[in-house]
Amino acid sequence: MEVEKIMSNLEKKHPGEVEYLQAVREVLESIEDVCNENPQFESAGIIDRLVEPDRILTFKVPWVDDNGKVNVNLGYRVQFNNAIGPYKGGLRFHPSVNLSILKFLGFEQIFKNSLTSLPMGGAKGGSDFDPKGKSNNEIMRFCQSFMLELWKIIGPETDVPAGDIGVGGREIGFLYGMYKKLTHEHTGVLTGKGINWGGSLIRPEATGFGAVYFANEMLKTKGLDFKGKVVAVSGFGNVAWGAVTKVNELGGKVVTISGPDGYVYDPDGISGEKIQYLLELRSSNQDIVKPYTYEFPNAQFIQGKRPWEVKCDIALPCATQNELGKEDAENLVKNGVICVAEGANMPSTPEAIEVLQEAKILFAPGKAVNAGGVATSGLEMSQNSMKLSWASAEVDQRLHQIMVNIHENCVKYGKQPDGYVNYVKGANVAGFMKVANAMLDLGVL
Ligand code: NDP
Ligand code: 2IT
Repeated sequence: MEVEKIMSNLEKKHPGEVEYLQAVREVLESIEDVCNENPQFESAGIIDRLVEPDRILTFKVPWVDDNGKVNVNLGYRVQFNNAIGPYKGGLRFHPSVNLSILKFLGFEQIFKNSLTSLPMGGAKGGSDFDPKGKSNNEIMRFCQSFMLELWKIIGPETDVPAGDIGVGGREIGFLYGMYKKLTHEHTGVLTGKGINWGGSLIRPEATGFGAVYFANEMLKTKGLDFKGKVVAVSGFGNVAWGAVTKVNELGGKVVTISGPDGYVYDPDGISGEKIQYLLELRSSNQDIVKPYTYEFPNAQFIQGKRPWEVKCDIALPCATQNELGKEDAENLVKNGVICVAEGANMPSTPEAIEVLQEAKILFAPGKAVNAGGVATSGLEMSQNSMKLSWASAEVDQRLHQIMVNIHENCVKYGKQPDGYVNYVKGANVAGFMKVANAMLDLGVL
């Protein structure tokens, strides 16, 4: 397999799609060896077929705001690959959303979903709609208009969207309501649903909990755990909240959270009522993190900076892509970080990953670390199919086991001769092999 040749072709076909090209390059570099060992992949054109989405739906989303003004946003669904199960992946509502970002997320989702061991293909969707500062009614009207197009190509056995940045329980409710109205069906077409109408317990916490379960497995390989460890977290959304909660349960001390405006440093630790306050901050719809310091004055707000300059043992980037660069990685290493586990999708740049891996820091990529979110979505789909609802302890126990298994798989495929585990390679190879073999079995499609 010639990575450079494939990449230069893709760059020509999709110029300027930076995030998508970044994600594809990382995977191709990891799977080069296994592709060379398995020439049947090449003759079946597996890579050429894998790097392009099956299809992309783009649509306009007109909606009327509270002042009676008509607004038009762009909506998308990228159905990437359904070799091992129905298309599955979240919806992101954020002004930065474009095709490159959704293609990177959809591509990553293929391997992530494969790692969970559940039957789910890869997809992603969303809109450049900015939920910031919008009223509840505006959010509802937008979601309804979005679903008026999306419903045509999704279904419980076809494509099952969920949440991501800017899409939580409230948005899933409005989207689901409209789907139900249009199809006359109450069915598992979305995950992250409310508990009273088909949702699963533990799904809201699952991504963050899963990320910490995974990081704990990484620490165990060095005979360590979370007890007494200082943890830097970025973001203050759904994933960050779950991660902060679980770190506290395991005896760690979280000293940072962040937003687009800067980060909060709380030397006393973010625990108890402060975690509850995170939920309030999120629901304020303002997306700024600074008010935390009005509520808890011992904490400091550091404007326009990221938390990676703080001394910590464990770093959990849980906000967004490319939020941890080379200099940040160098700072973390200088300050003695032991483990960096990505709660967000692709938060570390390739240069940052190189720094961490060269310093032999425990480092694992989002597609492994944050797979607990979509895995629990898969468990929600199972419960919907069976028309029953599992207790939270049962879902949590399954989630935990899935994360332990993913970690084992990463070690299996990523352990180097010197004993260092390259989790990037491990996750990419383990995720890829299952999908590639399924594509071989299913013929050229
Ligand atoms: P949320 O919308 O709940 O939270 C994201 C928050 O982070 C937003 O408030 C956003 O603010 C803020 N944010 C955006 N950019 C930055 C930044 N550079 N620094 C700090 N904060 C920032 O999203 P989630 O918690 O669901 O998602 C976070 C990450 O986790 C994303 O990468 C997502 O793809 C990933 N993920 C989510 C899963 C889920 O189940 N929800 C599952 C697996 C992965 P603003 O809008 O102002 O930019
Ligand atoms: O990035 C992700 O894995 C998600 N946003 C969750 C997707 C899902 O279908 O639960």
